[in-house]
Amino acid sequence: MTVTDEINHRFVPLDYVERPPNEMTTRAAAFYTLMRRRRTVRDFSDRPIPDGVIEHALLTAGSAPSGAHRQPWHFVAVTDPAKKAAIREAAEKEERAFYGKRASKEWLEALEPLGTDPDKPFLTTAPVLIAVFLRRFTFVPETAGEPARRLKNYYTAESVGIATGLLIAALHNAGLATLTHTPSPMGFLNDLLGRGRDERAYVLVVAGFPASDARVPDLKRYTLDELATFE
Ligand code: IYR
Repeated sequence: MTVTDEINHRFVPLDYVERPPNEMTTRAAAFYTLMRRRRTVRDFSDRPIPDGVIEHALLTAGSAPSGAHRQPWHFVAVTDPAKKAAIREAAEKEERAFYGKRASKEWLEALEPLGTDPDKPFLTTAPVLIAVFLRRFTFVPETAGEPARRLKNYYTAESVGIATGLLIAALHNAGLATLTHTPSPMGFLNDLLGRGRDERAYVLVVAGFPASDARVPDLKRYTLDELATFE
């Protein structure tokens, strides 16, 4: 039996918790009430994050479904001030090029309500930056019977997107503010964090307490009728 056979070919009973219908309804509404308060925050405090919060949020992210269960993600939690400063410097360099020449007029207009610009002070203020990497391949080490192999991963963008969503939900549930930051291009994260070029820097999740005077744009979300249809 190969390593991947072992992952995929063993079945165990489902650990399922059945809940009474009224409790299901209450929990669904309570979760929405929690999640609707999540906002993307750009003004962070430097207050430290309590022990275990980031670790449990990362484990939650790792519970995401993934194509062929290849778990095509890797998270680098950066708290070292020198590394955060290096990331800020590189990100602001890309952002200056983005806002100065790369972005189309239409794109800049779309960003106007958010009030974003090339300055990214949150990259050094916030206590942690979680760099999310997408892994295109799984490396299976050599075993007694078989040579080392490189397996292709599947539905990597979908899988890593779901994992990032769970990460953001877990951080919000714990009481932290987050920002999904996408400096573009993000290749500098591979270099600064020592990740090989076979991995793709996917997003940078900034997390921490919001600054006491944090403000957010007054955005409206779609109503249920606008976001869904029932057939
Ligand atoms: N990455 C840039 C620009 C930016 C793009 C989108 I789409 C946003 O929703 C927000 C910002 C920046 O971080 O400023």
